[in-house]
Amino acid sequence: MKPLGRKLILTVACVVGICSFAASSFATTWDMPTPYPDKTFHTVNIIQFATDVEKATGGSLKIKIHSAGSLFKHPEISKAVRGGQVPIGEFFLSLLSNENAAFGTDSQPFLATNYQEARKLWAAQKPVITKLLDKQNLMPLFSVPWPPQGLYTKKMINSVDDLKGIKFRAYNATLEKFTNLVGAAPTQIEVPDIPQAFATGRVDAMITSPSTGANSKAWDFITHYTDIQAWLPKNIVVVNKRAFRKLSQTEQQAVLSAAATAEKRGWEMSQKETTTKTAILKKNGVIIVTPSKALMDGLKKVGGQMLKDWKKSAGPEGEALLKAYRK
Ligand code: PCA
Repeated sequence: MKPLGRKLILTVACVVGICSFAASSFATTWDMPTPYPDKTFHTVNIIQFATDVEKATGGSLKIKIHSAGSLFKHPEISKAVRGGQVPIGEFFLSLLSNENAAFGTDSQPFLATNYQEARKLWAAQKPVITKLLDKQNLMPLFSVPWPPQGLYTKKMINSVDDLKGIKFRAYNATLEKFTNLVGAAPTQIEVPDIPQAFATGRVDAMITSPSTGANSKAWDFITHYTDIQAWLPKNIVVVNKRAFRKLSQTEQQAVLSAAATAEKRGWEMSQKETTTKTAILKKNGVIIVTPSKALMDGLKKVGGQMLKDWKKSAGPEGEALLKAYRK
């Protein structure tokens, strides 16, 4: 029903004294699939976003969060929002890099390796991917980075050679390629399945944030965390534009304003998370290693090769993006 019609009925209902009943039955509820568990800071941020929207709309728009891939599996979430099966959803932005290289910019090894660079990269990337998403009837609401990605292993890693042959967990095509190029053997595994994958010997190492490492209790299955700060990949929350247009002006405004707040809050949470979760790894006995020069030189060499390939696949659009980033 159109928002105007909904309001008219609501007003009439209120006049005849069944206001609260009518308000609850005409409230819109948006189901929102997200890929990561409830305690992940991204999910905590999204829960706050939903609370803010509900408050600002006086309860006329509710967002019901289905975390940890419980409504749609992670690789299905973007398609579900695109197809209108759900109005809103969160996913790992670089999962779309097979559609256009611009989506994968934030996962390029050693391109943006701290929060300041990540902010600059997002500023350069946002207009490009907004256009691409628009063609899919999607609109970005906010995007938040994971802490810098580090290396989790069962032994000390002194150089790229030490990675050869290790079974590695991967979470996107870029990491899969990186892992292959350093001579390791990648397998795609979602976050909720990490402990099981290590326990059953499917993988023996991974590259991820201190956040995901600590949340997965990495000390149960690895001994060393090497702080290589390789990249800061982002999650993104997108809305289906048709669903957004069905909202009243007030509701649309509430969503946009809560989204802007969530983006700001999320970046701050992410930065704090880097310190607190690295400390938790240490407290639980993980050896925190500052990488050797030899290891970093070797990894960066692979990163340089990957960026060359990325430029080829990203074409003039990608070149413009990189230029804007490096300005
Ligand atoms: N955690 C997610 C994405 C990047 C990160 O830090 C993962 O490991 O899949």
